[in-house]
Amino acid sequence: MQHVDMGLPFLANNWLFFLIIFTIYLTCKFVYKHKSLLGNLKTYFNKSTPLLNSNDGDHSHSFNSQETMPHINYIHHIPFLINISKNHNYSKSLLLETAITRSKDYFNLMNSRRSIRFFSSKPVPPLEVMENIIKTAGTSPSGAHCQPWTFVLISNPRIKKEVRNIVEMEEEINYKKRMGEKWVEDLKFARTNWIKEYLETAPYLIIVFKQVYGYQNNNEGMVEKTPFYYQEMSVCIACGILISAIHNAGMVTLTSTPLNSNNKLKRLLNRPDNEKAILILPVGYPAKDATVPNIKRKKLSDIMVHID
Ligand code: IYR
Repeated sequence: MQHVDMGLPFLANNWLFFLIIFTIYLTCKFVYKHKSLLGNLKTYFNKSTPLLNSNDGDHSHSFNSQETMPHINYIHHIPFLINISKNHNYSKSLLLETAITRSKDYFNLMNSRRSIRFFSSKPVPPLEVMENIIKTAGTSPSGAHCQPWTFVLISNPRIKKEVRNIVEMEEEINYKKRMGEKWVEDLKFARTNWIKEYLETAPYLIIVFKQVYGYQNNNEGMVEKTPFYYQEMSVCIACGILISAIHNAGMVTLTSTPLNSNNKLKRLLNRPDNEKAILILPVGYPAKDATVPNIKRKKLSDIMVHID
């Protein structure tokens, strides 16, 4: 009892002191928790602060936190609500019959996809369709949600011609020297070589770049590098989704692999230091007389192992 009697007057006499200590404690806690948010606010209000480190090349715009700091820790988690299509909510799609029908239909759709090397230059798919398929590729999962991809869409005939020149020049060396006899022999069935007319006849080229690292604003308002995770895997998954979106929209493509063309393509397309070209997808409609090799796909039993 004596202890309580002593304690209460002490608190009552020093309440202001305790209030100040408590306020300082709360402020420190808030600042620590929201340091990145405060950094961004500072950058926002202090637009005259230089945004570039001198050796970082030309990245002369600022970045918002969603764009460049995917691993910020104050993102809310919300209930998972999905609506696959107007007549199909998620719970319905789980019904056995629906799932079987939809999975079969999707298999049949994707099984009709072929790599096409002969394009019609007309008709040209509407730009809106191209934007929709690239938006679809952007729904891909990625390491720590870094979204480490850039899809460069080219419809300008002069730029397509320059891409063709670059790729053909490198591919001639690839086929004649770099790839080796076995590789060239293994590709004979596809009747492909270093001449790539489709890079000009296809109405669109999508050049897919992976971002090896990202850029973000630090608390001083300077742009600094930030690591990206599983970039190659993330971009490859996005390419798969892109190819299925192209096919779903009734267009055709092929996966053209620009071995050794990266530097020249980057220079031509003015891409930043952190990007690397990994795939060229010519996109359009097939030529009337387009042909494909008569190949067969592996059976389910050859590609699936079920461990029950
Ligand atoms: N990069 C070359 C060669 C090539 C390689 C593979 I593996 C293919 O499946 C097809 C082609 C090209 O794009 O022609």
